[in-house]
Amino acid sequence: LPKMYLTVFTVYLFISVAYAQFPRRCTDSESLRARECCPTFTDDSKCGESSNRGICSPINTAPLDLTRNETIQLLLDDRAFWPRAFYDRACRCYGNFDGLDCSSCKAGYQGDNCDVRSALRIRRNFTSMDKTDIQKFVTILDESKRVTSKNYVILVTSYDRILAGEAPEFLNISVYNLFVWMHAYVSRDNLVFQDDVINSADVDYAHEGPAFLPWHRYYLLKWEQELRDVVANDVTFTIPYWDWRDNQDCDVCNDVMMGGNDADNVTLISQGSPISKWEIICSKGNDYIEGGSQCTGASEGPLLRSPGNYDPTKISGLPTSQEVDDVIVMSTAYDTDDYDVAANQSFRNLVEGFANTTTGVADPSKSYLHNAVHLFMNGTMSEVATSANDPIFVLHHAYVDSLYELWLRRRGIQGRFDVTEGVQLGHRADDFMVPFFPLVRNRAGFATSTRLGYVYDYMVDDVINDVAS
Ligand SMILES: [Cu+2]
Repeated sequence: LPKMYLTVFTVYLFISVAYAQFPRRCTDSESLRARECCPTFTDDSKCGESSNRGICSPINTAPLDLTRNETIQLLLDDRAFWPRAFYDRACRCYGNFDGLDCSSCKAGYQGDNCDVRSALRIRRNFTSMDKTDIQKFVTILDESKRVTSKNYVILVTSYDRILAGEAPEFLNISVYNLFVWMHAYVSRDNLVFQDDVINSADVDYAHEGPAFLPWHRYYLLKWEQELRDVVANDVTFTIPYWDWRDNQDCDVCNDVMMGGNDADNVTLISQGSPISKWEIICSKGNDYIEGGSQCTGASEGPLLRSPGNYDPTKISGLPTSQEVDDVIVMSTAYDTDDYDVAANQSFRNLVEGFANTTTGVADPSKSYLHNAVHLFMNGTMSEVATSANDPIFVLHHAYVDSLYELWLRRRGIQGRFDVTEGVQLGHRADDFMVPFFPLVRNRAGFATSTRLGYVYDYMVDDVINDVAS
């Protein structure tokens, strides 16, 4: 049973597969043997130490919190205590330096010393952009489906095999599919081999907990950055957002934008859109596993989408502006005990879509806001593992990120989330986000967008205050 954007609890048995995105520069046998990801800067020193940019240092991961039902099983999860399953040392960059080897700047900064604020990039409303810009964006996405990632490769060897002494194998992947894979990797179940029995644990390092919003914020930032640097070659490039409020149907589902529906088959994209030629990856969940194979990023058929063909017992169409307004105003706490899908009066759980937008109470029988938009598309978008295959994912999550931004601005410093006790592994403020390189902690995702160098067009007027504060 694939994990849908619903609260479904399942326990089932299968064989392990692991995959992760890895920086190409740290996948040589020497780095892996040394368990070190400290590439040399142009000054020939690791992490640019000679130029005072950073230092190769032990990776400090927060210890296990035993108050939350966490067992030894997590120690057999390659994502637990990211990235300690693979590396013990990595570059720790000083100040605003960033990047694998500390050669670049943190988001929002530029200059030789990374001490100059970069001009804010504006994320725009997709349906308000002119036709040329819309087509340009679709073309960039389409190209990213073919361009091989320079910076990252994927690991296709399962963790149990690595633990058994097998050398990990890495493969190239396209820029677009890299991000599909990362999303599947972070959300997949954990697989544990015990006494010839394979147990699956329903864990997720980016959903159903406090990391949801900061994780997706950084994920989109990295995705936007790869599209900008590798495909668009345009320093002002940004991803647009889709404001789905009060939509009766999918107004981005036409051949100029994200593709209309095929006239002969309602589950397919219209052949008038290049997206109809896209093949999805990582869609087979347990099938690979049961066959002893694994997701290698191989093509697995067309993208499926049938907007509006949703289950009316789960959602009632696309979310309304009333729901959005209510949720921003209602929730004073970022997240609440138990910090998962059962959290009541939690902004994160409300915006993620596991809680009733009128009462704030967790409701496992229905889906709201973020989750409702996924289910509305009824197809590739509706399962967590495959959702990022549909480019509507990017537009949708940019809008969700803008709602997070609205709330953060409203709450100010109180919006930051510092609770560690009782929070799932990977979701605590000091946990590194899985599976990002360079390393970044969830904490960093509570910065306002302005500080990360971008702003949404409908908030531009508030920017001056934020930068000054
Ligand atoms: Cu997600």
